[in-house]
Amino acid sequence: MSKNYLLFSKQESRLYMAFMHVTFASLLIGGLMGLLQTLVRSGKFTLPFGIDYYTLLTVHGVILGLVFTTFFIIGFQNSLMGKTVGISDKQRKAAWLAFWIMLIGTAMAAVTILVGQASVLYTFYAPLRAHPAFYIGLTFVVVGSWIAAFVNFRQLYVWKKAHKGEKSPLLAFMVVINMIMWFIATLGLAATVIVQFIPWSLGYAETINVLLSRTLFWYFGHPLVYFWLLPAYMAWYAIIPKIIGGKIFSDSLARLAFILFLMFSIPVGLHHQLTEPGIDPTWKFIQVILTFMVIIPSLMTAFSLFATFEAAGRKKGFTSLFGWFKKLPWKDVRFLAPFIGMLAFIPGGAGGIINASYQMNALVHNTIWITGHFHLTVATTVVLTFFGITYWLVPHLTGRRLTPKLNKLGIIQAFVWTLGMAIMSGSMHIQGLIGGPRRSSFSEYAGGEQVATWLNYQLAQAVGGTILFIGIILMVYIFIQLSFFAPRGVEEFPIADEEEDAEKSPKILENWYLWIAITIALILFAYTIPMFDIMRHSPPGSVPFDW
Ligand code: HAS
Ligand code: CU
Repeated sequence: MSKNYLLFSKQESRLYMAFMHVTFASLLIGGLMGLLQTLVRSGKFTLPFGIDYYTLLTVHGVILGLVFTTFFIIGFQNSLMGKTVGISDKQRKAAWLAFWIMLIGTAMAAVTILVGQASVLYTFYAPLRAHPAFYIGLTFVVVGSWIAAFVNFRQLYVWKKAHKGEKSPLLAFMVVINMIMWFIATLGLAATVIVQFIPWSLGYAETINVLLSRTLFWYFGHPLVYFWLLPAYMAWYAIIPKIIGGKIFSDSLARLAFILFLMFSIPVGLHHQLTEPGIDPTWKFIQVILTFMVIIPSLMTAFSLFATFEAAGRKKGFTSLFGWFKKLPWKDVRFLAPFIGMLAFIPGGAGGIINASYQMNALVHNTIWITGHFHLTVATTVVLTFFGITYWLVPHLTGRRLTPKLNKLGIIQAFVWTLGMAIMSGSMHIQGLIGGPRRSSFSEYAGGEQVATWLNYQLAQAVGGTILFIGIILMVYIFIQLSFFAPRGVEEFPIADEEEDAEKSPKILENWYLWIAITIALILFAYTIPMFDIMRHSPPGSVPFDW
């Protein structure tokens, strides 16, 4: 029997499922907040019990952007490692430790936000200040994720030692890249939280260097979005080919794309600060160029996907130019949901390129266009791919089946999501172009003339948001079915093979020292001088030492 059908041990499944339970509980809570936000912004609804709009917005951003994603990703990646390189009892226990530390941190941060003590939004920009429990909770989440990362590194290391001279399994390689990137990126987050925010929120430091904290945040914040994207790419490169009855298009291309992500994801954070005063425009421009470099591996991915689809179709006997397109398994939600995600990434990625284009950024920055951008990228591309993964991963873990009925419900879910998001994100993009701000509760400003031009779009967002919430209820229902009620059986863990006659991947692709060294060199190149400038020109008293 192929390894794909071999179920995990009970103990192992329980570990991966623990992450999934937190994921879908977060989806429900975070999604409800999203719905309420769109309703408030429509101007037709006020929040009861004096709940503050910005408290809701913080819950939404933190719970969906940070908790939902991180728990899904670490659970999914752990299952990939377990399947491809295995997990020892000791490693499994360490992974549980990671889970609990992350969960305790999440609970601390979530409660602090819910009681109104941390309405600082998910970017927690200074000078907005939260209760220390919020920052300490975040620190726990990050430390937990580091433990998870080191367990993954160890898993691959042990496997490599037992398989001298063999190349590592593709998915394990990808997981390790993502976790190295995450580790390097979260060092910036840890620095600002531990050195700046915690002392300041506890009252030990009187002031905080706002520009430094924002720069450290975005040093982390951009790789964060690739930390979300890469697990979706793992599925696109190595899982989707199996689902459509094909093979991996090119193992080397996939590895190269991931290496490029590692190198170019981090030294680009300044593209979130293009309008920020106090940073030399030359360095902003250099990071804009590096941002255009990080577009390349996504274009490689798009190319590789077309090739995978075409090759699979041609193998089934389709010879006309686009005939293979019809042969894709449209009625299989494990394919359809991620496929819609890919489609959404065409406008999503194009929007990103607009954002990154320095001068054009001035037009869209801090408008609700940006909110539209990331609801296409993370909330459609990534999330629909995660849903697509859930449909086989959860039943594989619980020893149940994705029945035809649940499959159909999944297809309805994917369409509901697509419709809701098209309406919501589309109107956000347009409203942004006519000046509508992001992160703003309903307002009539002075006279309300300009606001009047936005109103219909805000109404449309409420309609889209409501449809999306129906999508969330459907998804949570399917998750509960797959976890507890679906009929018993064995669902495939669909890992694709390479073509038999595939060329061997060059050994250099696994030269970790080389890739990490280049990554660090690029970070030092892109950040040393701007950071030095920021500290040298800081307001008096806002850095711990004099220059
Ligand atoms: Fe972004 C802001 C630039 C990608 C998420 N982004 C954000 C924020 C979030 C976010 C959350 O330069 C807001 C942060 C905040 O709160 O302030 N973004 C980019 C660029 C890319 C990009 C250049 N973003 C993402 C992804 C995200 C994400 C991915 C989440 C997962 N973004 C920006 C900039 C800002 C920004 C600025 C700051 C704006 C500001 O002023 O505040 C690129 O990586 C995009 C490259 C992607 C492509 C698309 C390739 C297409 C593929 C699909 C192929 C489809 C197939 C199917 C094969 C070039 C791979 C088709 C089949 C058929 C048969 C048709
Ligand atoms: Cu970015």
